Order: sequence, then C-alpha cells, then structure tokens
Amino acid sequence: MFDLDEFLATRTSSVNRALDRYLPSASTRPSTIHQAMRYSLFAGGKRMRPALCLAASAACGGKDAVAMPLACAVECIHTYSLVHDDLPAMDDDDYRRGKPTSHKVYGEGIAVLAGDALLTQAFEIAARARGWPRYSHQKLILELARAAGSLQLIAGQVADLEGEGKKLSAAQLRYIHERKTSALLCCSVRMGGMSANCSPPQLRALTRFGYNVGLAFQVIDDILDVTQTSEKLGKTAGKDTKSKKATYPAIVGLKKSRKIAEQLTNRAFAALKPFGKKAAALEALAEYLLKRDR
Ligand code: GRG
Repeated sequence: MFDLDEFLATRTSSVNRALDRYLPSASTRPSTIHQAMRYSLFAGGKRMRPALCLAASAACGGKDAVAMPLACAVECIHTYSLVHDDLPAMDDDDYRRGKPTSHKVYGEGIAVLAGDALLTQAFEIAARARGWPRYSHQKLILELARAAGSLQLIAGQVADLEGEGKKLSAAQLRYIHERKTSALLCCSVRMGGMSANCSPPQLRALTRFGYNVGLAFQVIDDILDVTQTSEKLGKTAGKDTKSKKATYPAIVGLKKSRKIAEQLTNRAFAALKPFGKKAAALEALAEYLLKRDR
C-alpha cells in the first residue's frame, strides 16, 4: 500500500524548505513586498501542484531534487493567481488558506505587487532548473508561460468573470475549468515528467492524466464550495452561489457532479497504465483529490 500521508508530509516539508531558499528573505529591502509574498506562499496551501510534479517525476524515474525548482515555480504561479483572484476587483474575498487575504493585511497596492512578484519569481526559479536532453530551458519556460498566459489561466479567469450571473452551458463551463484550473495542474505534471527527461509517449500519458485530474479537481472544488464550511476550506464557502457563478453543481446537480468527477478520475487512472508501479504516488494523489474534503 502506498503511504500517501507520508508522501505528502515529506514532500510538503521539502517544497517549503526549497521555497524558503528560493525567495528573498522577509527582511530583504523592500521588506514589505517580501513579507507579503511569503505571507501568502506560507499560509498553509495544500501544495497539490508541487506534489503532482514530484510524483510525475518519480513515475518517470526522476529525482525530487532535480524536479524541485519546477515544483516550486508552479506553486508560486498558483499562489499569485489566488492573491489576485481574491482582490476586490476580482472575487473580493477576505479569507484564503485559513487567513485574511493579502490585500486585507497589506492593502490592495502591495497585494497586486506581491502577486506580480510571485509570478515573476516563478520564472526565475524555473530558470534554475538545469534543462534536460529532450527538454531545454526554452521548452520549460514556454510550458510555464503558456499555462499561466492569456490562452489558459488568464483566459479561464476572463471567461469566469464574464460568465458571472449568466446561464452557461456545460461546454462553456468546461472551457473555464480547462483553463482556470486544469492547465496549471496539467503543467505541474508535465514538468515533473520533463525533469526526468521522459519519453514523448510518457509525456502524452502524463498530459492525459493531468488534464483529467485537473478537471476533476475543479468539479470537486465546486462541490466543496456548497457542501463544506469556510473553516474547513480555509476560504469563504458558498461564494460561487453568492456571486452567481456557473458551477457543475449549479448546472447538473450534486449527484451528477460527483459522477463526473469519478469519471474524470477514472480516465486519469487509465492514463497511468504504462507507468506500472512507478505511478503509485500519482494514482494515490488522484484518488485523494477525488475524495478530499477541503
Ligand atoms: C490570474 C487573477 C488571475 C486568476 C487566475 C486560478 C485563478 C484564475 C483563480 C483562483 C481561484 C480559483 C477558484 C481557481 C481555481 C483553481 C483552484 C480550485 C484553486 C484552489 O486550489 P487549492 O485548493 O488551493 O489547491 P491551496 O490554497 O490549497 O493551494
């Protein structure tokens, strides 16, 4: 039996240590921005994207230490997106990762800059990865930039904002989920594989896995928003309904939403077949993400 608790505990510690090393210290001038970056980064996120990156590296025979800069880079991008998403001009939220949001503590100006700085920091950290025979630095930076750019993460956010209060079809909702959530999760998995110099068929299998796990992740996130408390989630529950967002539970109901998340997870499992036992961590993570309650 794969010990996922042990995997998550050890990987979270090593990711936190690496992030601490990569980021300027809290006292580095101008200290406000470095404190704000660290405040959100170390607020207690679940570190699912780095865990997926390291697990994908392991599936391809890679080493954690080699994948670490890429695992940390995706976490910086993810944290930036949360800081900006919480701003009054976006979702206007007071609570994230169990703490007051960045703009509540540091003010809007510093929160905008902290998000910008985390995004930039991600590329600086990724540039420290050594590059591999099949995957040059150029390919890695392209991968990250595409996932975070105006065709993926930002596109998802734009469609999400523009869809508020409108009745969206399941296809339109899928468009949002693919970009807002699945793209960065998939990128985390792919970069883990790249750090192990994975073969093209392995990269295709990881892409299928990451795409489906990413979609399942957002369906579950939508379900948790209506079934869990803010205390449990560490962010404001019921926000989607309040801001009239299109979600799977709103469009197809809770029961069907759970079924869809299961189907997506099964597709993710199927993609892992070629990796055999080496994919134990990825498989356990996909199951955990389906059954999570926060
Ligand atoms: C570029 C402003 C801007 C936004 C990008 C990612 C995003 C769009 C907005 C963030 C809000 C949101 C609901 C995103 C979907 C992805 C998601 C479910 C994020 C929460 O991820 P978790 O649960 O969070 O892994 P922790 O805090 O555990 O890391």
